[in-house]
Amino acid sequence: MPEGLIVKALSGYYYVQNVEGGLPIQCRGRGIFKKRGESPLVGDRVVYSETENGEGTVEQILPRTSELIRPQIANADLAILVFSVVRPELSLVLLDKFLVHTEHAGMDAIIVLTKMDRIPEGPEGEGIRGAIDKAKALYTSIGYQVVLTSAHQGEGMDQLREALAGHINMLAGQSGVGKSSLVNALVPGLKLETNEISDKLGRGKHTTRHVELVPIDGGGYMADTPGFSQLDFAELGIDEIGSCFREFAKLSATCKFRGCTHTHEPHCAVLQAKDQGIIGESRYDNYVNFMTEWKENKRRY
Ligand SMILES: Nc1nc2c(ncn2[C@@H]2O[C@H](COP(=O)(O)OP(=O)(O)OP(=O)(O)O)[C@@H](O)[C@H]2O)c(=O)[nH]1
Ligand SMILES: [Mg+2]
Ligand SMILES: [Zn+2]
Repeated sequence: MPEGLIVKALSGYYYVQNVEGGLPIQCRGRGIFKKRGESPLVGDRVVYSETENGEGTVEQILPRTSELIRPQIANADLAILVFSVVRPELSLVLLDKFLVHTEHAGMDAIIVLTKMDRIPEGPEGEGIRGAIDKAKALYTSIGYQVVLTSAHQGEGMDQLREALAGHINMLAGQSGVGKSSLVNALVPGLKLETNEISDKLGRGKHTTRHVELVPIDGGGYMADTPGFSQLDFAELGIDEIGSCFREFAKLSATCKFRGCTHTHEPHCAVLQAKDQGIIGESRYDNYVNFMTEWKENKRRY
């Protein structure tokens, strides 16, 4: 039986791209998946059979290398965390949240800042540029690649293309930051739907409604996804927040106590590094806030 990749899932159908090319085939899932509580996901490699009407049936889901609930995708190996520098403005809290999520899933991540062309002239713009430079230096020092882009003017697109080639890339970010615009800019001829930011709310309009894999130059795929900004660690089963902060994880081996929470313990390597300015202040503050939030939410599960 042929093998393929689910590139889209919509209204009970899975669109399976044969490994050898051609147009995706519209498939139903086998009834047994439902009974077993399994559900094929975009990104799944599957075995399928073809029926007489040109449609098909997903017969078997091949083993996954990764699986995310939000956005729902299997086998993605690189997360592209997308933030706009204006409208909506850059939020390091949300960025650190997304990073906890991807680190927990064992995925590598790169950070893409969009709408560089929209930074205004004058003092306000200088403030924004200053914050971008600081964020870029901070996250680069932790080991994340940071790419500054403009989907409208092409800035950063070559660098991004190089980083994406050969991977199954998953875009993640708030509604309206420009995820679909990035995919359109990277893939010639593609016209995914995009939408103006709501003037009233200053937020996106949740234009993209489903996850879809688009083939990219140099091999690999890029998954456009619906925007989201809520991540509840307790709900997602994440309970090792400290190990999801890369620079903390390295240091914590030398904390005096095993299971150190890096908040009040004596001889804590993370606290020492924070006092010496080796760990970014915003990173540490976000860590403490996430831990508090997590404790509160955990009671509900
Ligand atoms: N000036 C400027 N505007 C951009 C850029 N990228 C995206 N935009 C605009 O930002 C708005 C939102 O872009 P989308 O691509 O729809 O955002 P999205 O992240 O896909 O949003 P959802 O699908 O709702 O999650 C649109 O009006 C885009 O034209 C950019 O690089 N520069
Ligand atoms: Mg979109
Ligand atoms: Zn510690």
